[in-house]
Amino acid sequence: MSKVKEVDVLIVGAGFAGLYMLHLLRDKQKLNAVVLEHAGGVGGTWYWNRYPGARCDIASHEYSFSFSDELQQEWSWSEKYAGQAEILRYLEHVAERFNLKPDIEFNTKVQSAVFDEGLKRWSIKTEAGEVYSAQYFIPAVGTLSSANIPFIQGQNDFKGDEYVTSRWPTNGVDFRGKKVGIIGTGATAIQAIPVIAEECEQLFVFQRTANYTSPLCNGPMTEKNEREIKANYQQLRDDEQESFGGMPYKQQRPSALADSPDEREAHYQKRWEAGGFNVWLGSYEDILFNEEANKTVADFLRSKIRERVNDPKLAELLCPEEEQLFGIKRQPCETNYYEAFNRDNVTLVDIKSAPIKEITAEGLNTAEGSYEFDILIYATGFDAFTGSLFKMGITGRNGRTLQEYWADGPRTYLGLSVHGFPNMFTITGPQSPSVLFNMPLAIEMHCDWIADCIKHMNAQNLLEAEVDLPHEDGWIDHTREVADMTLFPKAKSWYMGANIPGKPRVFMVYVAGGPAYKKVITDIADNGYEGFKFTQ
Ligand code: NA7
Repeated sequence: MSKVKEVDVLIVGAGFAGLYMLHLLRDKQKLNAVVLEHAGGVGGTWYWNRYPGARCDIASHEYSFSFSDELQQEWSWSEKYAGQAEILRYLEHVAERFNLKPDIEFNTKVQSAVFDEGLKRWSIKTEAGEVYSAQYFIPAVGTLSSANIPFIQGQNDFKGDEYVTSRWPTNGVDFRGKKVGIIGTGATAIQAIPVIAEECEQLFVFQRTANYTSPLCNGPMTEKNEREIKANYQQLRDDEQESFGGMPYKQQRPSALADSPDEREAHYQKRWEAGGFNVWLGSYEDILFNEEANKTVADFLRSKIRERVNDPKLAELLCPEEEQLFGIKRQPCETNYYEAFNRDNVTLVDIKSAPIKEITAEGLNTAEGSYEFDILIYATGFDAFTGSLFKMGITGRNGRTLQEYWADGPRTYLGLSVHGFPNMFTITGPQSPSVLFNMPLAIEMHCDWIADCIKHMNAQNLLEAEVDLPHEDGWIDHTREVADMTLFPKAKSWYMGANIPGKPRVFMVYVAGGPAYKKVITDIADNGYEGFKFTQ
C-alpha cells in the first residue's frame, strides 16, 4: 500500500472547472492542491467529445475564461463558434500559461472518496491504489460527462465497429466507403450527422424524438470583429453577467402574444437569421413561461424545417410533434442538418412508431425493417448532473453514500454543498444555473465563491463547513418553486433525469437566471455564509 498523500485540496477533473479551481487555490491562496484526471490530458468535456462536427454553440469569445484580461487579449479565436479541437487547444494553452500541469495527475481515476469524521478530512482512493487525504474535496467533473449507453437487446452481437460520441477515438474514424448507423438525434447527433453524411457511403439515422433547432450561423472571426471584441471585453463580460443565460441577447421582447402575427413572424425571422440561441433566449420573454406563446415559436420553427426538406413526408418526421414545447429541453443548433436528409445516402428511420427490437451481428432490426451497416454510433447522451458523481463512490457522514442520500433526486444547498458531506463543494452542481448559464462563467462564479469560502475558513482556523438541513430543504423547495413558474418541468428531458430509466424525475437546474443566482450566493457569503455550520 502506497503512502497517503496529504493535500489541502483535492479536485477531480481537469476541464474548465478543475483548471480554474486549481489556479485560484494554488496560486492565489498558496494551498497545496492537486487535480486527479481520468483522461490523458486537460479539457474535460472537450477532451472526450471529439466526434465529427463537435462545436460549441455559444460564441467563442463568450464561452471562455474571463478571469484574466491578459489571457482573453492574447488568445485569438478563428471562428465565431469554436470547434472542439480549437477549444481543446485553448484549454491546453490555459494549462501551460498558468503552469497547471505539474499539479494534475492524468490517467488517474477516482475509485472512492470517503469523509473521515474523526480526522475531519476526505480520504480519496484512486483505481491504481493511491490514497490522498484532503481537507477539501472538490468534484469538478462536469454535468455532462457520464455517457448514457442504453441497453438494447443483442447489443454485444454487433460485429462491426462501435463508437460512443462522448468517448470518440483521438485519431478519428474513417467513414469512407462505410455504411453507418447512428442512434440519437439530440444536440450531438445533429452536429455529427451532416459531417458524417458527407464522408460515408450510407447513413441510417435512428430517430425517436425530433427536436426543434436553430441554425448556428457560424463563420470566421474577422480581424475587425476580434478588434472590436477585445476593445470592449469588460463591457461584454458585464453584459454576460447581467443576462439570464450568460449570453447577452438585447433584442428580446416581453411577449410573443403582444405582437401581431406579422410582427412576430418578422421578429422570429430576424432572430433565426442571427443564429445560435437567438430564438431561444433572444426573441420573447414569455415563450418559456406561457404555452400559447411557446406555440408561436414552435410553429415558426416547424415551418423552417418544411422549407428546407424536399420530401414533405420526411419533413413531417423531422418536425417535433404539436404537443412538444420548444426550448424546455436543450435546444440544438445546427449547420446543414436538414439538407443532410435531402442527400441520397441518408435515410431517416423513425424508431418512435417502429422501435428498435434488437441489434444484430450486421446492424439492427426495428419493428418494421432490418438495417445493415459497418459502423454503429451511440449519440445517446449522458447521465447528466449526477452520473459522474455517483461513479466516484462518494461517502459522507455515517457511511452514507451520495447515491443513497440522493435516491429521490439531488439535494444541495445552492448547487454547491450537500448536508452530511462536509467540506465537499460541487462546481456547477445540480440546483445551480449550470447548463442554463454560459458554462465557463458559471464555473468561474462557483470557483470564486468556493475559494472565498475556503479563505474565510482558513483565516479563522475553521476545519469543517457543512450546510444545515433546513437551509438545504429551503433551497430545494425554492428551486422547485422557481422551476414550476416555467414550462421546463413539462419536458421529457435530461434536465429532468427523464432520459435515464429509473432516474428520479426532478428538474435539476436553478432557473431564475445567472444574475439572480449570483445575488443569492453573494448575499449568503456576505451574511457569514448563512446556512453553513463551521467547526474548529
Ligand atoms: P441528448 O440530448 O440526451 O440526446 C440523446 C439522443 O439519443 C436523443 O435523440 C434520444 O432520443 C436518443 N436516445 C437515447 N436513448 C435511446 C434509446 N434507448 N433508443 C433510441 N434513442 C435513444 O444527448 P446529446 O449528446 O445529443 O446532447 C447532450 C448535450 O451535450 C447537449 O445538450 C449539449 O449541451 C452537449 P429521445 O429524445 O430520448 O427520444
